[in-house]
Amino acid sequence: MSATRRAILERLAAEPHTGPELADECGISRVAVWKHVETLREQGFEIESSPDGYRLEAIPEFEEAALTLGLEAPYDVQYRERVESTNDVARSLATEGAEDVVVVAEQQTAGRGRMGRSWSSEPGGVYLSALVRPAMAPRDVPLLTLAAAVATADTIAAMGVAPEIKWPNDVMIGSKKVAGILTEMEGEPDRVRWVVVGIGVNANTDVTRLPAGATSLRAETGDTVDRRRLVQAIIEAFERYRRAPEDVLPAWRAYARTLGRRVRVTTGGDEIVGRAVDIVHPGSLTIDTPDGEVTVHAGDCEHLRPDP
Ligand code: BT5
Repeated sequence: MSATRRAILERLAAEPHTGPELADECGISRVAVWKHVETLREQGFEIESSPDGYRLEAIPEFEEAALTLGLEAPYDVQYRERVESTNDVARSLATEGAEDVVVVAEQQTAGRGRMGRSWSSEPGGVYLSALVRPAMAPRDVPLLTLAAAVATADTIAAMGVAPEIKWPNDVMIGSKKVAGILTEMEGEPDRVRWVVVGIGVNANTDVTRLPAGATSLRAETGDTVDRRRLVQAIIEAFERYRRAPEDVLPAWRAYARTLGRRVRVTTGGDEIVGRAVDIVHPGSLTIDTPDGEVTVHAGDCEHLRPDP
């Protein structure tokens, strides 16, 4: 969106303005103001012409300008109706040199999970990928995945439900998965070139169209979720954790569903069974096994029943 149109929108979001006021404040003609207002209306913004000027009555839920409006984090948001995978769009933006961009889509036709698995991406969900270029070594990148998980959990907790996180980064409500995270990166051994953190949240998704073991925020809260606010809150929380990385592990521990449980972790070809005791930098799980403590950096985790 042009800087001028954004300036008009931000002014109208604060209070009604007349055409001449907007023209003056933005340094453009009244005709140009009118054209921008018409374009915003075409984009779904409801702008009334009232005696005290243009009045913003409603903003579209899910659309690029609306997703950017009021976002308190330094990201450029790009909205797409339908993509194969927002991670793929963000990756190709990365190769063009972009950074601090969040790609949001209404629907994915080839949403991806970890290790070649697929991510069911029906309409009504939230699919977003943040492209960042952090000054960190690749080995520390898992912390960003954890940051995305706790950012998502914080956002869900603010809706009045109690999320938990299953290692490494499944966001759950009860025993059902409501969000997942897929992080991809490129870099050299000591320096990351780019990282794409992809977050999928079952917001208003029809639960009958989700895989077994999944739930949606709408099903859990009984309310239709405002996906614009959901996306913005996740991005803002993710940015807060990026600025305060020391807060990530304590937040993760507070949401942990895995710690204290008996688990079976599959990593590479190995299987480790024991009690999960802690999560340590940059996101590794420490497991107490009969052969001593083992720290696992990546893998799949299954929660086992308590000891007989
Ligand atoms: C994940 O993988 O949980 C990572 C999911 C990341 C999705 C986002 S959406 C935006 C961005 N663009 C992408 O293409 N991907 C990212 P994993 O831990 O491997 O879990 C995958 C497993 O979760 C599947 O094998 C299913 O069992 C289950 N699953 C698939 N779709 C689901 C859904 N919508 N809700 C809950 N569980 C699902």
